[in-house]
Amino acid sequence: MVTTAAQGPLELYDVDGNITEDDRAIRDAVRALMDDVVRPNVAAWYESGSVPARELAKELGAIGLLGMHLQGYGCAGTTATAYGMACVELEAADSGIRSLVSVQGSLAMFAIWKHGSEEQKDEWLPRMATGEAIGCFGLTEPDFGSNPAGMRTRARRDGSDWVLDGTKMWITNGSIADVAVVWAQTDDAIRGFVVPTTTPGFSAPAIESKMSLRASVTSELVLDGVRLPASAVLPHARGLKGPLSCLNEARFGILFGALGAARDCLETAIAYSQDRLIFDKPLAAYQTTQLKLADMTVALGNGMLLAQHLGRLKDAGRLRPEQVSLGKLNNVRESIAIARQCRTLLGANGVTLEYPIMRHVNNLESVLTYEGTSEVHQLIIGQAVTGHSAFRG
Ligand code: TGC
Ligand code: FAD
Repeated sequence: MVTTAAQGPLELYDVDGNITEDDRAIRDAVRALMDDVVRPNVAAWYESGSVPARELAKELGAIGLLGMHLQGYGCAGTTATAYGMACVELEAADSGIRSLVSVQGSLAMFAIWKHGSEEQKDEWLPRMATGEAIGCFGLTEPDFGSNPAGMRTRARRDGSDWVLDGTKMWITNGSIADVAVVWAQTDDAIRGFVVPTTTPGFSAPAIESKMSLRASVTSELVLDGVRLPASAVLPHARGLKGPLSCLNEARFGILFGALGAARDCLETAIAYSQDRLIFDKPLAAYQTTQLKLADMTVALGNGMLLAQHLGRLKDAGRLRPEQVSLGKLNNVRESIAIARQCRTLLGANGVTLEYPIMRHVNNLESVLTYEGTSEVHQLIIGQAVTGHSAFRG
């Protein structure tokens, strides 16, 4: 039998050669933090359905990960590509950890950074960058997920105040947040509100019994006559494009991040197949195994090249929302396919928490759904190539 030294799937693609030394250094720091703080504990967090998110946020903030691609207000101001590569390492540990960072930096902080007043930015962003304050982003409602334009949460004027009523659903970090960015219909247009979670009438019961993203807090937001001063509205967001502009940022992180989960599955499956003897031969030495591993290597590497291409477009200020959809659709769909295929290589061991694969498979089910389902992204791409919107039949 001829054997040669094995190389990692992404080494084969030389993806490290596509990023700068600075971006690699950030990536390595994230990987080290995950190895140190998350990997040894995440299976237990997942099993118990509880995660020390507030402590983790401070650790993530200490290495400059929260709102890292934003400029000013205590944020690190890195490239978008560096942010993407950081998401790969976060999600290689667990999608829930990447979600914590995505929601904090790309949704809650970005909304305030992009659409907020100077007063709102000064009040929240520096504390959110260190992880001292946690944010959440309330767009989805029980009856309006893919179609947020239909939202029923309402903000009405009462003198100079605003009063908010409604319910948001599936909100990451909701129960642990200090501040909620809440989107609501007004007489005029959809507007965003910066809601301190201590405001009377605000509550955020946790959603229990998830089989996915178990190392992540997911909550309902209940707004029952929440009275806010005039200064709580985001002054620079009017209409659905306000929240959708934030989704572009989070989707960008996810199109990188999902590949981290896939990479972790593939590396685990390759290592397992080297050690596992089947009919007296390593599983890795069988052609059927190698066909699977080769196809997954190609899918992972191609996804990473697409992500890095989109990263370069974003860094050049040329990335369009429909291009983000290309990445989110392809890379999440391929990642879950890789994760499921890796599971087959581990046989029965693949269904346990002893290995990370089943956890990633289950997590990726949520990743496939949130931030625009695959079908939503297919329709965005369909609209881009035909000029016809098919969302409403
Ligand atoms: P439509 O009429 O197409 O657009 C309304 C206005 O918005 C503009 N627009 C965008 N602007 C910025 N970025 C985008 N991606 C934009 N897409 C559209 C558009 O130009 C228009 O502007 P204007 O000036 O004419 O008013 O809106 P629609 O009602 O037909 O809906 C379009 C659709 C279906 C694509 C959109 O509603 C959508 O993306 N739905 C999916 C909802 C979604 O992804 N929700 C995610 C919630 S957050 C979350 O899941 C967090 S998960 C945790 C984690 O991230 O880790
Ligand atoms: P629906 O919109 O009811 O979709 C059901 C099915 O219909 C899907 O297959 C969908 O693709 C399909 N469909 C929808 N529209 C069309 C169409 N036009 N044509 C054909 N098929 C269509 N939201 C937030 O606002 N903030 C958060 O922090 C957040 N975190 C989340 C965390 C987790 C773990 C999860 C699971 C979700 C989270 N969400 C969050 C909500 C998420 O964004 C929504 O679940 C998602 O947008 C889909 O909405 P839905 O679940 O209501 O599904």
